Amino acid sequence: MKNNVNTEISNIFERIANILEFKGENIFRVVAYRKAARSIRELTSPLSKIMEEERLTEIAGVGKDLATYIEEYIEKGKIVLYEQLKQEVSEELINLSNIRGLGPKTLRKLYNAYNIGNLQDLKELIKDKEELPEVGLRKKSLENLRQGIELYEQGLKRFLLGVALPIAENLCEKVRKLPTVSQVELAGSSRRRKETVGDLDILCVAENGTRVIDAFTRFDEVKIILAKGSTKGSVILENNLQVDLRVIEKKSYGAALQYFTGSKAHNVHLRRIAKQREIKINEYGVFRGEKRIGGEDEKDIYQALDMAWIPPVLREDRGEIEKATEKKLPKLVSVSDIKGDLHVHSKWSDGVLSIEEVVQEAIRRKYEYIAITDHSPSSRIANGLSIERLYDMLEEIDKLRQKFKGKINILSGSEVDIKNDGSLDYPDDVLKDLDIVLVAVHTGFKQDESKITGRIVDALSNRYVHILVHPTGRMMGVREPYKVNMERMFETAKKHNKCLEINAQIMRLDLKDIYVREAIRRGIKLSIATDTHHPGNFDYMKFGIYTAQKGWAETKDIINTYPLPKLMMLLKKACG
Ligand code: DGT
Ligand code: CA
Ligand code: CA
Repeated sequence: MKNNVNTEISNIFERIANILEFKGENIFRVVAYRKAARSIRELTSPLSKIMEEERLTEIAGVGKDLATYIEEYIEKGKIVLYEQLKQEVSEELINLSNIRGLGPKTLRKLYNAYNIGNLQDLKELIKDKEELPEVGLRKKSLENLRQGIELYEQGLKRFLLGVALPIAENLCEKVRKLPTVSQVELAGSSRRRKETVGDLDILCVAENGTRVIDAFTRFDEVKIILAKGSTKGSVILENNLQVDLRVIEKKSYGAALQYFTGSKAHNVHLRRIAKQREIKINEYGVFRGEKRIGGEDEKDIYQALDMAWIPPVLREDRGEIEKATEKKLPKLVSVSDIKGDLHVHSKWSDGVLSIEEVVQEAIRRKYEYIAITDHSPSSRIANGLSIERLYDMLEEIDKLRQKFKGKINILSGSEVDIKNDGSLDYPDDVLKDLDIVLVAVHTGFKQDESKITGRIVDALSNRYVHILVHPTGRMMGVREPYKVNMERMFETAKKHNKCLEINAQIMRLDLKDIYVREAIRRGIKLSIATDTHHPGNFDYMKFGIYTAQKGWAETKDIINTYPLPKLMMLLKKACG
């Protein structure tokens, strides 16, 4: 599995960081490993190739030492330092530091005081406890830890779409190449582009099912074979993701695809309607009485019920069946409608690309405009820009505008922290010099509803602000959204003509689909943006699009589908 070396090394560096921190070693060393882990995870080419080109140390965060470890891993399949560290601190134990509310430091205290070794020990230890003052866990932090464990366990069970989909698409390609296979498609939640998926469901048509399933269970990435036969194979991959492959008869392919795409709620509703019309729908076909009236093509199913074909992203039984009956389904926004990215970081703060590199990437994607939106001073870990550095950056942007004139429009911007008192991190007379002002909450995630909502309302009431980014602050599998009152967020955005963002980072997808739909219902405009820090992040745009589609968004709802003059008009309206 050579193509997974990047992930493997990135995970090892992350674990080394955690172990070093657990051991109480120099924090700069810890941070260095974390930084390298992150850059490696985001790389778009294999480390082995970068190594051959002797460019390892060009990766952000990778110095001489770490480059040596990477070489060691690629050449020998292991890193001696890591093997030694594992002897000291077991993987099972150190993995617990991924639980929110339990950093490596607290973990060390728990280990020293109670000798816990794994998740089970930890759960038993805190089971009937109100607090554990010996290790500094008071009532509140123990509650947080309980929540963290719950999220962690959920996270172990479900995968982010952004992680699962590329794997799914790759598997489909591999199945397609097997002998006698004529059709392959993804079904289930990944075809519906749900934000997380429990397992992957793949369907195919093949003459020799047994052979296809057998070959499937021998794919490199398979760890455990759960079942294999002539029509179905079930496996668990190295990363613990389960995949079911089904071989379907050609004449039933459409019916099976419809059935296994789900959602279950959508299917139940559809079947209820069919029954009223004395039509039977199952995974084998569409029947009137004993007579088969369709099933080879997915469209047959919807046609038999006089409905328009429903895009899989909408199949959640949230009104799409009614709309399909009226032939009034939304005309969903798509990736090709996007004219620019309005949330991108450069080297000036915590991105790894120079502004020029960002601009070139945007040109390559045929964008009409691109916004540079680095962090404001309060985001110190993110190397936020002082006012002075901000103006230096504006100068550089001016120069690049000359250089790339006629090729792309560069918007100057900032992702401005909403401070604890609700004020913004730059004064108004600085904000007014920017083309686009994003605002974001980066601190005080645990504040009560009125406090955090108040900050957001204040920020959205500032006349120089355009977009509230990652509006609810959630990070799937890591932390819940802060307790913002959504009603008031929407009201305030609407009142001042502010936009909300659909952040396309695969852990965020924030706003999420149901909020996207609610925002649109209220006439609020949205931006879909990647929050790019690394070159590969530009590709996250499609996950933002899926979220938008699942929220029934059309092009008119998304500001970065508009040509520049119309976009600028909308932004101006926000400063009304
Ligand atoms: P997941 O895997 O939890 O992310 O969600 P799905 O939707 O992929 O669910 P999964 O893998 O259990 O089943 C795939 C599809 O098969 C599901 O979306 C609809 C269909 N299906 C499964 N079980 C049932 C059922 O009991 N009744 C009906 N009507 N459909 C089902
Ligand atoms: Ca599934
Ligand atoms: Ca399944």
